[in-house]
Amino acid sequence: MKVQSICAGLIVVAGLISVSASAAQNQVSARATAEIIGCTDPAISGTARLIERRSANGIKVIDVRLFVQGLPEGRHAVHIHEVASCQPCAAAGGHFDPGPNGNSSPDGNHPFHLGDLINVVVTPSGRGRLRTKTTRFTLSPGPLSLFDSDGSVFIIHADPDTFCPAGPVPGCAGGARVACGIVEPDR
Ligand SMILES: [Cu+2]
Repeated sequence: MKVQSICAGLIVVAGLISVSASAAQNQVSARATAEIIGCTDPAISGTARLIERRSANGIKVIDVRLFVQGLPEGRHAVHIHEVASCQPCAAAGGHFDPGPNGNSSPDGNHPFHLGDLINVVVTPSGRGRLRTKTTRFTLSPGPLSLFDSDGSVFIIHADPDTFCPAGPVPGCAGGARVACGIVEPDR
């Protein structure tokens, strides 16, 4: 009995060590939320959540979760845009793309902007969910942070993002802006 209980204790200790090692690798370093509103249509609403974790290599990985309702069925482009303003949605500026070759034109560097994400798929019920990961931007301070001097927003577009295979053809990144949400750090 005694040997068995010592063995059981060692197994528990080993389990705790391995759990704490993986927890350190996936430690949440920041969280943020954006409340999505329609650019002109008050029937559109939703929420986006961003969670930043450190990978085993020290890379900041962002989990992106977005829910939206009130949009037409189909795929809709989703990006982070460069200015924290939804009034009007055009005030959000171009795609978030800090750096020496940053945003010279809205579609000019598409789909290589740091704020470029994937399409959200909206069902016939008008609801859409998006889940993805990115290492292109961060929430914590640094050169890729969404919380730069003018903040950042989510923009959802009327049309799908084609990722512009033929270059900057007008509308190739999703066309008109239909919904917007200012990214706010969770307190
Ligand atoms: Cu956009």
